[in-house]
Amino acid sequence: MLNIILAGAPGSGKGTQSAFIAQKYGLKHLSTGDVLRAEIATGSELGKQIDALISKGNLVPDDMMYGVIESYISGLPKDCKGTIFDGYPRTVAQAQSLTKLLQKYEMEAIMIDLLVDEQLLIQRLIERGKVSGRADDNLNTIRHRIAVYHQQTEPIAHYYLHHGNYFAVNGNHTMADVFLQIMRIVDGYKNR
Ligand code: B4P
Repeated sequence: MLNIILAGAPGSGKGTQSAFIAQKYGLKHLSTGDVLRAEIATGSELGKQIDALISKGNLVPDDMMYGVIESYISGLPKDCKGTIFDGYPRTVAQAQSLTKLLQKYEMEAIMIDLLVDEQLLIQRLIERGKVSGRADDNLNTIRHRIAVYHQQTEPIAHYYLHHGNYFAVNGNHTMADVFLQIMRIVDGYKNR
């Protein structure tokens, strides 16, 4: 089974590359951002709480995310080829929970980190904001999301580096070029 944690700053291309990887390797794609936005769309009380956090560029609490991941992993079919975890974990506490959950089901994961210059991140998200309709794709919120990323998410790179399953990718290039770099890593890992 091939499990990939796709990490990176907001706008680094996690969602974009996840779609390519899922198609090429036949993996399931779990985007926690999409799960949260789907809950918001239901108009539930929980959705309203999530909306208040996301639209300001803040992360949703770890315990709320744990429920999402726990029910996803425990419900995986036996013949699943693996999962791309797109945007999860986003804190060291989430990384620790994911390691424990994967161990419980005798699975492991590699982390692929999309590294993109800040100016490019801002440019891409502003562009996306023109069509996405997402409340968090505006300049002030983007800046806050990037700051939250540096404070809370970036440290997970050290966590996976320490565990020996960390791979960095230069995400400043075209989508096709970034995908080529990812394929080299994934193919190398599969054939190890
Ligand atoms: P997400 O939905 O995960 O989205 P993202 O980080 O904003 O973007 P992504 O990196 O996927 O960028 P994309 O491919 O679209 O998170 C949204 C929010 O949900 C978070 O801020 C947080 O509040 C909450 N959340 C999610 N998971 C959470 C968790 N685990 N814990 C707590 N809270 C959580 O690319 C962006 C744009 O760039 C696109 O328009 C794309 O077309 C373009 N692009 C991509 N690659 C490109 C390339 N190589 N060249 C040119 N353009 C490119």
